[in-house]
Amino acid sequence: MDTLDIKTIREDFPILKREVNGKPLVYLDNGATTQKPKAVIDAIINYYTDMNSNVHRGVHYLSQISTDAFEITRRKVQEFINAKHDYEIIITKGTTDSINLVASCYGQEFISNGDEIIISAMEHHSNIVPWQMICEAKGAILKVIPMTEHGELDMETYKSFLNPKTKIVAVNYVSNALGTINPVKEIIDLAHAQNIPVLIDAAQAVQHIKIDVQALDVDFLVFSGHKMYGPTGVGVLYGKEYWLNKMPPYQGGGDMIKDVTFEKTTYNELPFKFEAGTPNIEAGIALNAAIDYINRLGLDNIKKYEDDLLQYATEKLQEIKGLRIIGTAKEKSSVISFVVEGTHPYDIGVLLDKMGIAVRTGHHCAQPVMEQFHIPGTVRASLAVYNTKEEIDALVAGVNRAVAMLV
Ligand code: 7TS
Repeated sequence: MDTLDIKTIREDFPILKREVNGKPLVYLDNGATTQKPKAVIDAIINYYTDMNSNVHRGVHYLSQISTDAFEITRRKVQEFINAKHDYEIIITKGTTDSINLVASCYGQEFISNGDEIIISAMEHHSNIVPWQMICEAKGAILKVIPMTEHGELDMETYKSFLNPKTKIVAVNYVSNALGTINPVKEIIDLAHAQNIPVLIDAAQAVQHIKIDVQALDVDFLVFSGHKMYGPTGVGVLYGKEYWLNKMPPYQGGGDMIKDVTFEKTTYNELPFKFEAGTPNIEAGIALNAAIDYINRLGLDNIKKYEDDLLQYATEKLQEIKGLRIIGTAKEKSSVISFVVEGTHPYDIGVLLDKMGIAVRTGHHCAQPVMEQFHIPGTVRASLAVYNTKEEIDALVAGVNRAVAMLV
């Protein structure tokens, strides 16, 4: 497929046909979660209709086919991000779960009093708080890479932060609040020059940009199924075998053990060491369908289409009097955050909703970003492959109407 047929793509997403408040739905809250194509919905229905059974433990037929389907997803994820081994793919509940796992297990083993952890000024709370928690537990220090008024990381300060006390760097690939695409390869190479591992939060990247973990040489990469046309309750932690083997388990329970006695328990091998308990099986299985869907469209095509839409939306929104875009980095992906003089983002969001237009308003779980720009929050339109220029026109008309009512 060279160019995308958006009309046909929209047909794949049943929810896009519905109305909200008597108006056709214009769904521009894809950064929070994307809608699901029929293939993903069918995979969930099919799982319960045809194969429901627990995984990794049954000798019986249904357990074998559900285990096979679950493990196919692991290999599909491996291929999708070009991991070297399938056992480097840990199936988690989502990005938040994956980051907490790394902060806790890596932190337990490798972080001690006086050590430093580097994050950035544009992280989602889920890539701030777990690190703060391990800092508190271990007496470590959190260093925050500042950003410019355009929402770009200050790489000189980052370089100056790196030192023998730095134990890990954790930054996002794409900012959910600003849309900035960060120079992750450079961030990783600089850290590796001093033997420091790097975690990349790809929650807002993996559905827009082709990722190759071996080319990036990233140590940990995390993302959520539900932001990439897949189900909620499932996500991924990619970790290099080297680090995963050195880290203690996260949670104890079934599946993560080899042998249990009351005297001593030995842990299972990768990836199961980090997958205690019954997973979200239907979501794990349906994630396969989401990746197939993305692969069928092609991430290069998706990126090209979304970049064009982002540029169109940026130009059109900028024509609105008093509107200021928050996040004007040179490299951006799929997110436009804005404020309009004399209005509160929440009021604009409520009025847009009355017109059937779904955006997110507020701090987007990135309060420090809002603090830096001295604003209470933004209105955020975040794009997916099924959005259209007509929907952007509806957003622009909606914002104009809302502003006319509010100012
Ligand atoms: N990291 C980034 C960059 C995110 O955008 C989000 C969620 C998370 C981590 C957490 O993902 P979860 O799936 O574990 O919740 N971002 C958003 C958002 O922008 N609006 O709602 C959730």
